[in-house]
Amino acid sequence: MSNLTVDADRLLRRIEELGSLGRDAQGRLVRVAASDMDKLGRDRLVAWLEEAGLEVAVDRIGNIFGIWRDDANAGEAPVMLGSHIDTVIDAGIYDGCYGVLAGLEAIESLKEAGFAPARPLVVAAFTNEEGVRFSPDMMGSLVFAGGRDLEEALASVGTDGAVLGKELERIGYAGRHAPGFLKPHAYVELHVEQGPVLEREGIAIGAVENLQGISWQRITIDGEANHAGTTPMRMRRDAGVAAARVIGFLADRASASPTPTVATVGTIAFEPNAINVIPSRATFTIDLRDPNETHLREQEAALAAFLDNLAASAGVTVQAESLARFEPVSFDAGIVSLIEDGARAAGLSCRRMTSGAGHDAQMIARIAPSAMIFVPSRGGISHNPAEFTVPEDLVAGANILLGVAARLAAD
Ligand code: HGY
Ligand code: MN
Ligand code: MN
Repeated sequence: MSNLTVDADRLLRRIEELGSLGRDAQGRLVRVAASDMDKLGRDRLVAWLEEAGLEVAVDRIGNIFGIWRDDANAGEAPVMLGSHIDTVIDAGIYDGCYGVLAGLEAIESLKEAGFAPARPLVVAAFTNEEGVRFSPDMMGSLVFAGGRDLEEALASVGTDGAVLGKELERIGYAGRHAPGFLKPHAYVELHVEQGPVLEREGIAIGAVENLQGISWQRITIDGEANHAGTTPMRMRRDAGVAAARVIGFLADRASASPTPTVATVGTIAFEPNAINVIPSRATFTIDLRDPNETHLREQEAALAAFLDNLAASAGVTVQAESLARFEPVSFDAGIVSLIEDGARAAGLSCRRMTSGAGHDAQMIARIAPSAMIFVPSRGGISHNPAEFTVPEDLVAGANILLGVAARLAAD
């Protein structure tokens, strides 16, 4: 099997085709979880799984599985490949989709080559990895791994007021399988790096050995609406200025951190949101990350102290609500070594690295040995339509995935 390769044209063609589905009137890719746009991608993927002759299963949180098993190996725990096909708003076409389609491609190529795995091979597309509409992110894989109660997840209310369980029913993906109905023997996720490291160092393959901690919060600051023209500055309780101080605090503190802390305020809304009214309310989200749990907790504690002081000094009230909190995760050293072996055998440069982004692998690692493979992102850009990886890197990563999957399924 060592010289087996994927069908490069089929993989690249599918990535482009899936990337064309779920675009809005401005042409932006907006396949946010459990939306009509997400359904377009889901339906296309299911058709490809069926064309490949895989058994298609959907669980109750809408995770989609394509299963290749036979009578001889059906009793064995499967090797699982996968990622997600939901996207952020105005997304690139590779984030998540590449890992799902490369997983399908690896299985389809092994099947066509007459490979006889000792274990079933499964490709998974997990629901709501991005967490843009429903929090937390990586929700489908978290529920699958038993880290979040199913009913609680199905009751999640989105940023648009929709309820996840109702949306999954509406788009036809409220499946019948219980989450966790498959217990993987191992899980491998191929993903574009979404960062600058591989490209900057001229390295083809990332063997991802760990993934940083994530802390998501929603902050609500309440001040007092008043006239923008008549209210002296010293009399104001301006929720907008208070929010700006928090954003500045986070950026300065993360930039000054001795560890690779990152902090992002990606959404913000004012009320009543009028040009000549001092904002009475500011609602915004904070995405705080660090590879080291102790440092992440220190950042969270410093933020909480800042918010308390701000409330007193600015005459506002501050509420903080946790939306997601995941500790850093270490991946399986054995699988990381298989990835390195595969890159070496293929004559590809490879380095071990940490994932800055969250991924389904961090959740599946709770129930099975897991690891990730990265390929370079041009300019380190992602969550942006300019996201791009050259075809030869996409194909190289898929061939490494195929080789690792074959090794893991051989016995
Ligand atoms: O937030 C993340 O890191 C991932 O894209 N959901
Ligand atoms: Mn992703
Ligand atoms: Mn993403």
